[in-house]
Amino acid sequence: DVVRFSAAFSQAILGITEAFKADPFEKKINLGVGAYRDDKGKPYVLPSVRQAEEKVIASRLNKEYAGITGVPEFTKAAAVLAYGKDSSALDRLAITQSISGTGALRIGAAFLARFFPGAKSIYIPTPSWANHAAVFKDSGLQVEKYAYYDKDTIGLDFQGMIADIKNAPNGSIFLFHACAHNPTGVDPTPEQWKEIEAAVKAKGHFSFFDMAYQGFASGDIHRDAFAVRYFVEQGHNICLAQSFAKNMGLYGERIGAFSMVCADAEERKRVDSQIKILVRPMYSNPPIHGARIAAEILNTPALYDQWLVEVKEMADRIITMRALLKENLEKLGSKHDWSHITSQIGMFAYTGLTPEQMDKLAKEHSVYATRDGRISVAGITSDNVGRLAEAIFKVKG
Ligand code: PLP
Ligand code: TYF
Repeated sequence: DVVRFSAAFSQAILGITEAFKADPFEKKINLGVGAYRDDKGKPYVLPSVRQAEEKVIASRLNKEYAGITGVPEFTKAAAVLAYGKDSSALDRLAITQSISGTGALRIGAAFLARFFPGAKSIYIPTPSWANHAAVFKDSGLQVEKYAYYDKDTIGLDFQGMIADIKNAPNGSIFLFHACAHNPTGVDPTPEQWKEIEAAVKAKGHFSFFDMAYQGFASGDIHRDAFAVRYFVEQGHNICLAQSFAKNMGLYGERIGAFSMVCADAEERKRVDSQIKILVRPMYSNPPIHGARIAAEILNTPALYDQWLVEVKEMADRIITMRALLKENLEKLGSKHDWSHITSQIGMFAYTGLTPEQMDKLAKEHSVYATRDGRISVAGITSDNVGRLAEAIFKVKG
């Protein structure tokens, strides 16, 4: 079932890294885990992050605990980043710092399991990030699936998705990937989001957005926040998990936020108080270092502008690698339609390769990725894209 699958996925990810490390071949390629690499294949620390960190260290702050909901300068700025500076949500938003995106999902799920009226199922896309099912089940929610990916078109099963939204019991909870869907790289268009919103509203469903890749998908933080902001504009009191792992490259700093749009300031007070009651016995209060770095970037105009450029550079490098991979496959004479490689967005591409073909890629070509055919485009470089295309061509034609 979903939990076993998710455990298998985490093991698979670790297994891939192990197998990759053990492979002596010099030109081996790791496209398993979703972490950005520069064009030399190296982990990347953003220059804006380095500068912010130096400022934080130079200011010689103490190491006292943050409050339960974290560093206020960080959470205030994170809210503006997600919802927009003029959003009606800002003065009725309950927000807490979280242990990155995963921790935000966990707080939200625990909150819904405790307070959401009714059946307490959450609907997630098929497929979804494998940890979703595990987080939600461990928080006491039942996990249901809605149609999302169409393997025949290697695109969105839009009709199936709308049908499942309509067929779910009124007032259900739906989890949406705000942008850069993991693992498929397939996102609804703005027009499709509008239809999704209408269907969600007609059924009185509650929306939980997971935004792990703001800025990382299109290179534009506003464009990537379209769905979140549109739902709020249309009157949905959504909740949201934010991560700064990808867009600031702060993976191991574990910095994120969970927020809930409330009816008014009075409700916000009550939600805030319940969030504190939930967080206290989980981890008391969150780590401060990453929050200080992110706050420094978000609240210093020059650093913020620099960061926007750097996020766009990462997104653009990924978009360039998609184009190069497709071009190389076509040059080799592949007769398959590879247009999904460039129409998909974000860190991952769903190649459509079978598990057996993925095994062959690993065994015969030292190209490592998950067996579902997902490749982390962030692991492709100018140097390895040619050999990668040859390997895929040899395996699939
Ligand atoms: N949600 C999705 C869709 C993800 O892909 C990820 C990880 O990459 C996360 C949440 C959470 O990641 P983290 O806990 O590192 O922020
Ligand atoms: O999907 C990925 O590869 C990233 C990284 O348990 C990740 O989201 C993978 C597995 C996991 C935690 C993070």
